[in-house]
Amino acid sequence: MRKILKVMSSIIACLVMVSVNAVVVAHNVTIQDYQYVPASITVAPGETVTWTNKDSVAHTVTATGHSWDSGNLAPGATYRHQFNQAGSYPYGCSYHPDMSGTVIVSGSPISKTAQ
Ligand SMILES: [Cu+2]
Repeated sequence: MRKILKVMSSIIACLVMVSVNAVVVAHNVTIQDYQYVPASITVAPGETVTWTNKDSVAHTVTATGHSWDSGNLAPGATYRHQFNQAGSYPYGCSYHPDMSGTVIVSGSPISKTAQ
């Protein structure tokens, strides 16, 4: 009986951790038809944006000023970047100057996971 309680409590502990992690919202940008969709995305400090290249040609996700850069992003590839500082982050594609997008980081920081 005591053993069952121990197992039960560790299962509950796992469930609590999973729900804490679920606070982090997934932010996705699709690269399609030589565009970032959505072109503007707003996240909270500490959140991560994932770009997925769904075009048949390579692109990049390159910050204006090159503070972060995906490098060559082949068709089907993904790139993730975490934004910790509030602000506006314009970016574009190194190969196609007409492509542009913005990540806006604002609001209260996401709660840290309990670890
Ligand atoms: Cu491109």
